Amino acid sequence: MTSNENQENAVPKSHPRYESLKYRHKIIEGMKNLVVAEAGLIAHGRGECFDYILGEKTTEVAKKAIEAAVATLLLADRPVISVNGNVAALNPNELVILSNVLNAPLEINLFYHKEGRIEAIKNVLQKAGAIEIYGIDPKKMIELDGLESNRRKVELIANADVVMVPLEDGDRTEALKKLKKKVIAVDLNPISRTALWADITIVDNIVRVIPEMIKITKKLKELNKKRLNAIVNNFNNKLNIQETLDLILDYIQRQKKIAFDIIKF
Ligand code: PTJ
Repeated sequence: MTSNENQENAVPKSHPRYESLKYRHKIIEGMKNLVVAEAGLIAHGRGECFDYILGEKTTEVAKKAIEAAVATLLLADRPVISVNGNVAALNPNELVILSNVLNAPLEINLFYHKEGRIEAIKNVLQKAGAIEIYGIDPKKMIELDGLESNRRKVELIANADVVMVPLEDGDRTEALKKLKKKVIAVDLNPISRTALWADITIVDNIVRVIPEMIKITKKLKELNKKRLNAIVNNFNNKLNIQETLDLILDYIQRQKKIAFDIIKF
């Protein structure tokens, strides 16, 4: 039994926060196996906080962004899904399925370099069924202009027209935009630099986004290019982020009332 199973077993399924704790333990286990960077734990905690004030569900606003993202990826000539430690630890199986249904290769791209991390993530993805994984062989990598962090080292991303960047830091999104690539971000923080720079920002938890994207891909694959283009053209990222912020404000207002009704001070 792995220590992750031990920790998961410590949380009864009836626990009101079972789902959230389950993913927390996946991140902890990922860190022990080198998949997740130490800072990945903190990033996850920040994500949890935003998820909490979004009601921990995929909102209708996020669904619109997911539909536009899938249509964009289906229309792309050279799409790539960028994979970091947190994403690999949270839902590797669904990630591989998404890559297959979209025909969008997976490329490992890490912010925090540490000996053995790429290998650990490669193993997780292979175990999940991935056949081809990019971003592994240093000889095949080139460096992106305008970026100093470790994320500058890319393989297929260098020539991609659309790049999906789940749980990203702002610098690379900005660099990718300057290189005229379309960027699809998944970020629970609707006002992060990544969220604001991306062409399409899905403000939702990656653990819910990927299964939803798989479902929507199967549906949108039936559409012709004209209809896919119409979905993309009807999407307005700025408006979508504004609507998300409104949802957060509404949620907090409602919770404020509920909290004060329950607890009589
Ligand atoms: O594996 P590496 O080395 O590439 O490093 C990955 C992390 C995530 C540690 C690195 O990219 C990082 O430090 O990211 P940031 O700058 O903390 O940004 C991560 C963003 O992802 C934050 O805005 C979080 O709110 C958001 N986030 C965290 N967990 C989730 C999330 N968004 C969607 N789903 C989540 N589960």
